Amino acid sequence: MKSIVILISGRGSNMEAIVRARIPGVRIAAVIANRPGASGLVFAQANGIDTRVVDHTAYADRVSFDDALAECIDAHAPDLVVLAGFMRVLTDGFVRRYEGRLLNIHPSLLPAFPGLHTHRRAIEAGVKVHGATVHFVTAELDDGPIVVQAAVPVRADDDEATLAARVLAREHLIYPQAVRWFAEDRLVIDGKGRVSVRGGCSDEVSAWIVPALDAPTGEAS
Ligand code: NHR
Ligand code: GAR
Repeated sequence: MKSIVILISGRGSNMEAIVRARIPGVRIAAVIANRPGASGLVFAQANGIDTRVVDHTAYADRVSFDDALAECIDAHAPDLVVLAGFMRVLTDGFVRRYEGRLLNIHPSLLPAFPGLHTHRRAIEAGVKVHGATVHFVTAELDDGPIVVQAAVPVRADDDEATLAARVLAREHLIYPQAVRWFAEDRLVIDGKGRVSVRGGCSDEVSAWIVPALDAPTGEAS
């Protein structure tokens, strides 16, 4: 049995997708938020998961916040720590402590658009394909080994909200899948920071990597 701790900052729909996936061999030990008002805490609590808040505004600097967060995480002795819409940049020391067992989901096709406001920037750049990436976290922001990506089309009439919603639906597929692979000990990082899945992956998963071209609203698919 693998034990995981999920860190959120807000809505927590990715956390919810992982909980709902009921991944065999995975126990959600705790959900921790850095904001007391994070609405995802309500779902976690309602599902009998231990919830904690480590409020970053109560700490003088990033290192002391990260120390408090690590203490809270380590109380649950997790095998894996999952960032799910977690909005605080983490210090080198924190990242090193969880090296190889810290995953993030980022709402772009990395290495394009690291950082914030990815959907707005994708529309501004005029890209035709956008998406989401699950990656291992390294000290450098949104730069760690890539586990799985899902692509979606960018439509001419998209705004930030419509594009974000299309990407989010894909996030809810790929994040539980990545956690499942981790739990099965199937993720291998090579010497060049590339990830492969031991035993390969199914056609269904390639369908998430090659864009599934959903029909524009109003048209049959
Ligand atoms: N920390 C490290 N060291 N490396 C990564 O790859 C990380 C990380 C912490 C979070 C998630 C990330 C994302 O997927 C993530 C990856 C927050 C910011 C940010 O600038 C940037 C990227 C990500 C998360 N946060 C502001 C800060 O000052 C606060 C913004 C806010 O509170 O709304 O920390 O995109
Ligand atoms: C998701 O789209 C996630 O990829 C993104 O925020 C959203 C959180 O939604 N993460 C970041 O932007 C990290 N900087 P959720 O709280 O409903 O999972």
